[in-house]
Amino acid sequence: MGEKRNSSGRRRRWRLPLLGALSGLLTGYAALTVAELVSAAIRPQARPVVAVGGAAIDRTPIALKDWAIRHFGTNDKLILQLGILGVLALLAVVLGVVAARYRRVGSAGVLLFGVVGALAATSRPDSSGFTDALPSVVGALVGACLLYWLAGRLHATPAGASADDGVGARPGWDRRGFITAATAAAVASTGVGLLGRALNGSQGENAVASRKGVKLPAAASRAKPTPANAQVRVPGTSAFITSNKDFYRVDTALVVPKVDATTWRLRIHGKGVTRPLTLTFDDLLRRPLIERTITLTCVSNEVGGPYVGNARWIGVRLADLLAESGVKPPSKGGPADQLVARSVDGMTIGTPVDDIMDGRDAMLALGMNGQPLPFTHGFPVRMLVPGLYGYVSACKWIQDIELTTFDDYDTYWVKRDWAQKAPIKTQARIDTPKPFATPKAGRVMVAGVAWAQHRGIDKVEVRVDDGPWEQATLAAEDTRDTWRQWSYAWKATPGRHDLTVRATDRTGRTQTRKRTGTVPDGASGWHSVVVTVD
Ligand SMILES: Nc1nc2c(c(=O)[nH]1)N[C@H]1C(S)=C(S)[C@@H](COP(=O)(O)O)O[C@H]1N2
Ligand SMILES: [Mo]
Repeated sequence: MGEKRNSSGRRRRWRLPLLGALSGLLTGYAALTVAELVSAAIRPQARPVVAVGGAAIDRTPIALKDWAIRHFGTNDKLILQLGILGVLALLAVVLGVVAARYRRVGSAGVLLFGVVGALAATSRPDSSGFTDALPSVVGALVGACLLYWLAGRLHATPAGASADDGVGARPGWDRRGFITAATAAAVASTGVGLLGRALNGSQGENAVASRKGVKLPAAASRAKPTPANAQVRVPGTSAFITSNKDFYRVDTALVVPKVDATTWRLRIHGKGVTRPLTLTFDDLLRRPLIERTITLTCVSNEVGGPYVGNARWIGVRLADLLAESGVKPPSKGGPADQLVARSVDGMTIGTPVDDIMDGRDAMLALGMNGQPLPFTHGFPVRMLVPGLYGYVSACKWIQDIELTTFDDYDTYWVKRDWAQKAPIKTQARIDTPKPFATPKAGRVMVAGVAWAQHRGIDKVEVRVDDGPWEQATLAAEDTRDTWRQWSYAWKATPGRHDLTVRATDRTGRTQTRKRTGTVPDGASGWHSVVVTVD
């Protein structure tokens, strides 16, 4: 007898917090699914997890961001959102446990989360105003009511049963009422969530249709054909042209912007602009187009890293557009030394006007490897400037170009400690053999890529252990704006060896051995791999 009362007492002690925790999780689930549905009427970027995630990205210290990119690569955004969901689930459990005792406190806590989501959503740089708060606010209101209701079932006595009825109804909680309420909440939330998903998914339909409708005209100025021997034929070497699907992606967008090309506009305005322009996508298509092969590199690329790609782009010469709108480079007396490009998602990217107008093929790109830009790479239009890192030149989803000065305006990354100006540093990378490979003794082909965009690569050297630098064989150069492949036939002897590579650009400068991190203006140092020869 005594034992039985003991165990049922223990059960009762745990029942309330456990059911509270369950109520909390259901509440969180319901709030997020309602927010998903409401966001379908506003924009997918207004979802609370996306808004909080975006705010977190903007506030992440540079060192942590670097670490995340290094460890999670392009999965960093997925990991971030899973992390936010994990934290939310934990806090939902806590709120639920609290609500099981203090209903009002629990519900107030849920509302507080709504406020956090709403603040994050309305303070995003691309926020469409107070309506962006609605998904969080409505979600939290529904959640707060649900939690109040569920917690109520934990205390109510079922109708018709008295507290000491004994059999069937336990005193102090409405078991059947709770189970019914919880099941109803779960089913309704799932329905609401699926509906919201579907509606959100159909939001980009116009953009998808507009992309399907794009027919890229032939360029008035074709790229000269890439020499066949630009590609080193050593297995394991990068493809000379990076396919769209293999091209690295770096941006801050948790939701890839889906822009409808038929309603897209680009404005050019600012200091020294005597004829401001507003251009449509068709306006750009009707202009003489240039086609160029250009290698793009990210400033966050570590020595030997993967954030570099080479594609054939088609677009409009940016210098011509600027000249038409009356812009003069500062070297010719113009008042603006910085061009600030703004994207639909609020990114700002600043480029020296002198670089854009010095004759290089700076462009507004519309096509990538024969296709309209993929959404992930900036559809409908992005900027590209050969020789500059992406964060100071390659604005995706561009919608506004403002001429200003470096003194007057700091762009997104510059506010976060990166350099205002960042020409690409000369780098060489060993693609094969891979680190810790175990090739057989004898002739082993070492090969890879080297880049010094807009200067060109003139020499690549390979060193085995502490031996002398040996000249690698350079593949044909496409242009000085593209990377250049190289290979070296190594007579490999058994044992553990270090292979190191370094490049010299056409200005005669050999890349420095001094290792620096990526902040503030790109990594330097030589790439090495360790291999063990059998
Ligand atoms: N709108 C927008 N454009 C952007 C970025 C961004 O975060 N948002 N990142 C820049 C950076 S840091 C780089 S390296 C290039 C990468 O372009 P890709 O993703 O097409 O390779 O885009 C640039 N343009
Ligand atoms: Mo970048």
